[in-house]
Amino acid sequence: MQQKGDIAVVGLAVMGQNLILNMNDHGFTVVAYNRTTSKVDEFLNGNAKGTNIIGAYSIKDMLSKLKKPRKVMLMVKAGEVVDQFIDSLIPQLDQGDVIIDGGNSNFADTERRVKTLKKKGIYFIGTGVSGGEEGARFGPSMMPGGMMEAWPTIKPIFKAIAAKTPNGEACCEWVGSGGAGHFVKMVHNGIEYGDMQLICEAYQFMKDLLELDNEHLSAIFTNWNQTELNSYLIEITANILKFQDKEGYVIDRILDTAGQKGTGKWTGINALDLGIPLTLIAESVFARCISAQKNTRLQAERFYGKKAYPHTPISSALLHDLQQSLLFAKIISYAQGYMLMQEASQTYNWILNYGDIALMWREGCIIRSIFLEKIKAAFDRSPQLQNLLFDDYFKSLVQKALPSVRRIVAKGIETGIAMPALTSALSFFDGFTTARLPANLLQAQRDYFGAHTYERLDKAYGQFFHTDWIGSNSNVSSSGYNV
Ligand code: 2AM
Repeated sequence: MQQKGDIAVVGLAVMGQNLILNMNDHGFTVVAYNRTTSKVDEFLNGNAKGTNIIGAYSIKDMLSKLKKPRKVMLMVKAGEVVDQFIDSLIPQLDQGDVIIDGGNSNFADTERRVKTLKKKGIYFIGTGVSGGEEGARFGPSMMPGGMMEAWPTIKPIFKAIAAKTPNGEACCEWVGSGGAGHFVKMVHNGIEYGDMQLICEAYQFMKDLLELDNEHLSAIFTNWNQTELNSYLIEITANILKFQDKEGYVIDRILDTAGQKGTGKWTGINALDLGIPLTLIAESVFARCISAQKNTRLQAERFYGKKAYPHTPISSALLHDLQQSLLFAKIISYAQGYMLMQEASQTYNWILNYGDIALMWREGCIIRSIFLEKIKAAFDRSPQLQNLLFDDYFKSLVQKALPSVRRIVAKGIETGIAMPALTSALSFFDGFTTARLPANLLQAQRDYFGAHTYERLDKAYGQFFHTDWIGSNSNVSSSGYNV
């Protein structure tokens, strides 16, 4: 008789297939199922040939081939399809069985599904899986959240297949309850947007202002990859810039219009919902939006005239400033991302472990970098760290980088190189480190035109005052009115 499966995976697109092969490599018996069942045979006769992978041709067939408690991982299109599969699984599952959603689901959907399935006694886990096809095959970063009771049964599989840090730790830990896993994956993607945009801004600065060629640019990124900036994204940037085919450098033929699948946008929307100044990621999403307006930009450049960048010679001091600017902005971006996760953890009652999150991102995913080790170390030193910017190590990096950042941002503004992410990082920092902002004037304006009231510096917070700015003698205030 055929051995029973440890876990089933539904969905045989590339991510699903690669995760199955990865599980198989680690000694787990996997049952593979797909809506279009011809893909099951294609898989068994193709990539899965010679493995212990078991095919299934219906949900019933799949469930009958699993050990109990049964574990079914969905690797299908996010959205309604996940709900459809859950609906068809529910009547056939027993209490204690586990459904895992490994797709790119919105965390609010995961939150909802956890609640629904809890009532039915079925465990539900929503897990972020990052690292693309390569990661899925050889070790992704995995961010599971949902019903913790189910964690012990899936932990051995997840820990085995996840990426490993240089110290051998698995880049997979329990994230938190409800939609926490998918939320953290969403923030990961938002941070990815920021990291990419910052690299692109440095590229444009060096290409347009310093007039460096692709080989030179590639060499600089290779160099930076030996510094604190060491990361997958810097490494692939160096490779991309020097890549040539028969027609020459590929980078120079690619249309400057960025696509997006929406996770950066979700991160920005959530930050607005929770009132967190996630400025760098938001600017990075908007930078993609402005890039998408290619025709309008062509028109606008004709209308205002092409920029004539002043001759700016390359120097090691300037390159050092740029490297320091990237590092500074990266610190701000991660600090903002952590601010969002901290707020979400409180709002949604998740109890996130911030050091573990850095560990999960250390390898396997797109933002993997040595930088994340420093974040893990900061939260290990101080698990209650209020903000990454209050850590002494990051403070020393920020203080060292600041003069460089101011010079680069000034240069960009002076010469007309758009650097929205870098500039927003500096603006955020300058606001964040200013005890007295001009919001006193803002409150006065609100009180003037809308009687919104204000608190006072010289009185206990929580008491609200209104001034009769125009001598109307009216005592009306609209303290219950929030705009
Ligand atoms: P398919 O091969 O039968 O299309 C990624 O697209 C995965 O999601 C595939 O396994 C795909 O199955 C599945 N999928 C996409 N839309 C689906 C739907 N409406 N119902 C079931 N599975 C779907």
